Amino acid sequence: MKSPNSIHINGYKHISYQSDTFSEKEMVLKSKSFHEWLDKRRSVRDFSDTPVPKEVIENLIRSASTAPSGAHKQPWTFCAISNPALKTKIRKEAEVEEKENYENRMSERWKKDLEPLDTNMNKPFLEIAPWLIIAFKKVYEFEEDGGKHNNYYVNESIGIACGMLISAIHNAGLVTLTHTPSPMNFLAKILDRPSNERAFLLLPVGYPKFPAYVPDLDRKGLDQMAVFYE
Ligand code: IYR
Repeated sequence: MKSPNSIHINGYKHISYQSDTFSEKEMVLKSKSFHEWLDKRRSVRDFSDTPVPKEVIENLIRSASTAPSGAHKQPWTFCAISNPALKTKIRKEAEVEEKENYENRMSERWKKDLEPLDTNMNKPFLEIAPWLIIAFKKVYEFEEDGGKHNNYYVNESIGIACGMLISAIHNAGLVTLTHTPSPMNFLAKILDRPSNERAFLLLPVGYPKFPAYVPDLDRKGLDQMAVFYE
């Protein structure tokens, strides 16, 4: 008998869903080649100023917003900035915070841990990359009568969405890095965001400069980061 295309549960419509499935052999090959492709992603700090079409950025953000979220509230706003004056403003204010971070707020241990990555208080990529995407988390929603209610698992939700965004950027043949100037509240001010939005992560997006260099890092092997209970 054919199953119905939709049913109602507690009065809510549910539609039939079928995922693509593969043979075990195909799954092994697909999962292996996906890992090999994802493993080529690197955080890049040297950007080219070559423009990237807005349509690409729109699609990347659409991909991020497919992420699962607490009670499907989709508690995020992605701000995409190509306006040079705004990028300059963001760079200036980020560098003010980073100067304070590197000179006074970060421990010696922390700075030592960052040495292999060659980061510092200068953030030229904030002006050079053609786009900056800033992910804002929506801590609460406004109600029509002016009240507010909190969203659920907001950090988890936006964290997953940002992970998917980073993968989408890699898939488009572009590069990014996770920039977290701290504190980040200057971003909400510059971009005039409403009071329920907090900056979560800043991702410059563009082509890498040629040549670009990244640190020669290893990733943990399965035996160092996974435990199986069979
Ligand atoms: N936010 C600073 C410092 C920084 C911190 C970590 I943890 C990094 O992995 C990289 C940088 C900066 O952006 O330079």
